[in-house]
Amino acid sequence: TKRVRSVQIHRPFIYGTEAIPFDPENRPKDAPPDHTHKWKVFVRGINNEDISYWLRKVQFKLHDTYANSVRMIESPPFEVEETGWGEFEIAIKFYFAPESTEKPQQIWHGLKLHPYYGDVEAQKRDRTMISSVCYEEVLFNEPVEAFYDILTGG
Ligand code: SLL
Repeated sequence: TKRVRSVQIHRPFIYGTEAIPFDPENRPKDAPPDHTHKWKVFVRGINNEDISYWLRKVQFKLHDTYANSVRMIESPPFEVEETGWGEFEIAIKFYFAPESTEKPQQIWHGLKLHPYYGDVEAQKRDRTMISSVCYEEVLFNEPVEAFYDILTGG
């Protein structure tokens, strides 16, 4: 577990949510009657690059109103698809390759179902997708040698 001194390695990723109102004529059959939207939360590489060499698992913690609100995703695509009626904060926890000895890191992201600008009625009518997507980088400061090799393909 020797660390590579004075080295910082950044790895970029994209995370966020996408939501779309149900088609009133064609609701998902398994959705509870109070649900209004289909949505997805995800973590992925830039341009969908495979990031599983450094990001090994992602845990999404949904609102307690969901059954099995803790969803562990062990391989890509790191995403959860659900239906629902309300917005809430999702805790997204990153688990790195075990060789890294890095502790898991958690971020929060707000699920957005509704547009906050523009025409709300038009959005319902046209069933526009509402996305809330962010760019972020994880910083590995002085990674251990085994992880440095994984990160740099060495
Ligand atoms: C609100 N603070 O009151 C938020 C909570 C909870 C959203 C939103 C479905 C849960 C289920 C669901 O959309 N929960 O039926 O499984 O707006």
